[in-house]
Parts: sequence; C-alpha cells; structure tokens
Amino acid sequence: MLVDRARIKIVSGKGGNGAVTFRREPFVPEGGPDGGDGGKGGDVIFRANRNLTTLMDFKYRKKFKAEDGQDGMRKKCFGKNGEDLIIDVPVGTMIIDEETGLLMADLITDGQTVTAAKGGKGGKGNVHYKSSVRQAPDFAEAGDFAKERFVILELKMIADVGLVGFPNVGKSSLLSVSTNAKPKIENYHFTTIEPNLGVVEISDTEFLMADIAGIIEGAHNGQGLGLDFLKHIERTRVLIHVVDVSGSEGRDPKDDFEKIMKELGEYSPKMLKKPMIVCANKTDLIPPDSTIYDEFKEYINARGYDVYPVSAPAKKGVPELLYAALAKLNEVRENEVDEYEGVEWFDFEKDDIDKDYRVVNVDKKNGVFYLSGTQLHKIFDSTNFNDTTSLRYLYKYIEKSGAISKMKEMGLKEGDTVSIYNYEMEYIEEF
Ligand SMILES: Nc1nc2c(ncn2[C@@H]2O[C@H](COP(=O)(O)OP(=O)(O)OP(=O)(O)O)[C@@H](O)[C@H]2O)c(=O)[nH]1
Ligand SMILES: [Mg+2]
Repeated sequence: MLVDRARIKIVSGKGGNGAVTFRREPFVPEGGPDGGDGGKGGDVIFRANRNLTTLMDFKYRKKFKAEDGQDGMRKKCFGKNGEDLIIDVPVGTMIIDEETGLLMADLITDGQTVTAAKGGKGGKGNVHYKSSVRQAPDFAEAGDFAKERFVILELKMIADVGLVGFPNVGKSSLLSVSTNAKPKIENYHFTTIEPNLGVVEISDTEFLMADIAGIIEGAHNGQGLGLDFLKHIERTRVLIHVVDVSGSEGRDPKDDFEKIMKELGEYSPKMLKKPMIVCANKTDLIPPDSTIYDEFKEYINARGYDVYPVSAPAKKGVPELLYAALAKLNEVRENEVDEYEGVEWFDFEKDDIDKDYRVVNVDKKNGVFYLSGTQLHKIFDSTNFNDTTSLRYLYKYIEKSGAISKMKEMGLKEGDTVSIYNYEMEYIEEF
C-alpha cells in the first residue's frame, strides 16, 4: 500500500527556566543574584530529501518532539539550547497545519526546509532582575511553552517527466535504462506499487523521471491502484505515454492509448494539457511483416503527438526519446505558470504572536474564581510565592489585564478564594 498521506503530532522543545541563584562568597552571607538564562527549546523542522519516495516512516510513528532547553544555572551559566528535530520527508511533500487547514510549506527541492513548530524562548535568570530596590530577586522568568500542533503530510511527487501507461508495458524498464534507479521489473501487472524516481543525465543537464503504477480503466474512480498514483503525476511537467506497440497481450495499442487518455482526462483536464510524447515500446516483439507500428504511428501523429519507437531492455531508441522529452521540458520551463495561484498560505508571523497570549480568562464555580491564560501561566510558573516582590508582580499583572475588575463585576469581595493553576489565594483589597 502506497503511503502518501500522514497525520502526525509535532512538539517543539520548551524553553529552559531562568535560574534563581546567588553568589556564594566567603565572608558574604548572601551574594548578589547569579542565576543564568534558560536555553531555547529545539525547533521541529521538515526537510525534503530526494532519497525518500514515500511517507512510510510516518505510518506507525505519530509523535515527534524536539529537545527542551536546559534550565539556567548558577554563576550566570546559560542552559544549553535544546536540539532541533529535523524530520526528513520526500521531495514533493506538502505540510498542512491541521487546525487552520492552511499550507505551511510545499517542499519541492532537495534540502528545502520549513520550521513548523518553533521552540520556546529560554527564561531570563534572576541576575537580570536586580535593581536598586530589589537587591536579591528571588524569582526568574520561566521558559516559553513548547508549541504543539498536528500536521498533515501529503506527498505529491515532483518530477519533470512522468511515465504513464497500462500495466506491464515497460515503464519501469524504461526508467531503469534511462536513470540510476533500480525499479522492480517483472512480467506481470502491477509490479510497481510505489512510485520510483530516477535522474536522467543527458546533454550536460539532468532531469527527474518518475515511474508510477500501471493505469487501468476506471483508475480515476479508484480502480486498480488508481487515484493514489494519478496524483503523483499531477505535478510532473511532461508525460511520456508508454504503449506496448507489439500488442503482445492481445490488445490494440491504439485502444490502449485512448483508454489511458480517457482516464487522465477524467482525473483532471489539466493532465491532458501537459506536453506529452509517446513511447512505442516492445518494438522487438513486432513480427517482421506486421504493419502494427506504422498504423499506430500514423494514428498518434494525427492526434498531434510524436511517437518514438523503443525497445527498452536493449536501450534501442531510448536516447532519441529522452532528447525529445528534454526538448519538451525546456519549452515548459520557459512558460511555467504559478501553480500556487489561489492557495492560502499559513501565516507564520501570526502564529508567532499567538493572539490570545495576554488574555486572562475568568471563571467562577461554587464561589471560587478561576484564572487562566497563556502569559499568566508563564508568569505564574516564574512566581516565587515566598517572595513579596515576586507576588506583587503577579498581582499587578492580573490587575492590569482587567481580570480584577471582571471578578468584581462577578461579585468578588475580600476573603474570596482565587485559584490560579491549582494554587489558591485569598483575595485582599489592599495588596
Ligand atoms: N521484449 C520486450 N520486453 C520488454 C520491453 N520492455 C519491457 N519488457 C518486459 O515487459 C515486462 C514488464 O516490464 P516492466 O518494466 O516491469 O513494466 P511496467 O510497465 O513497469 O509494469 P507495471 O509496473 O506492472 O505497471 C518485463 O518482463 C520486461 O522485461 C521491450 O521493449 N521488449
Ligand atoms: Mg513498473
């Protein structure tokens, strides 16, 4: 089974917390603050790798997490940054954010990367919080939270030239004699069940050729290996339509050609607009007195396509075919259109700011007030509840956010319980 779609969870590294430490010096009972900063959490990065052709790696493994940043240490020592997690995917993998449904990246060139979940920033150590009035800051900043998200990986192979045709007509044979690829070649239908890619080197240049499973009638409705494969040729620039011109399996090559054209067209009219050349393969199997090739060629030429006679295992006619494919490819490259027209992209900037970051939510249950919020959580984590300065900072933050007035509207009075992340406090008017 071809694996070309996967849903995985990615989690970046959490930022390390800043440290609360003090210098220890002989004869000085309590030295100044020397708590270092926490390290940054690792990013989750996707990278296109041309040696991969499927998303098989994601079939069973569903969660990927980058390393957390280390907490800061005494003597102003920084915590180590968490290591980034690099996930290799095949070239042609689209990364989609599940929540918004928006495209984060389309990794179409080997080595291209995208940072899909940024690691949390490290928190500042208490050494940063020293001031004239606060000689011994007993608190530090907590590291930023990790980013978690579900992403959909969708592979649509990118190749310059795609091979299409009925099963067993010699597509993989052609790939194997044209490129470095070593696809499986057997004398039965559906030998190829995963797309194969190979690099064609000619005329001091190279292009990528893709071999897919054979297409049969009804493929556009999912017959045979159907749709799964048609989508992999959707993004090829030029098609080589391979036909068994000898009719060795008792079919008429002209019929084969039309049936495949019908499937391509019904899958997407765009397919028929792709430049195409026709490879009349298995010419070595044509009986000497047969006119089958000439008839086929005349018919196809009349349909507006060029025909190249080939005998793939013997490499006969292969160079001519490849030069013709390259010429078509060069034409297309000159007139390339923007394939992303109308596509809505994921907004990385907005993702970074997190619109609800500063909102403090208020909830009341059984007379108890509950506060929650992303930034509140972070400040709460870095609060030292034994230190008045630190507590006052937390209180000021809550007041500024408007949560106190909101609670008052909901009936807050002196002595009521306010709960923040399971920490319960008594509300006092004059703090
Ligand atoms: N005589 C002859 N046999 C060929 C030629 N090309 C391919 N074959 C044979 O035809 C059979 C099928 O070849 P493949 O390359 O596996 O065909 P395919 O189109 O990739 O087949 P699927 O992957 O099943 O769709 C193999 O036994 C090949 O050796 C040719 O030009 N002449
Ligand atoms: Mg094959």
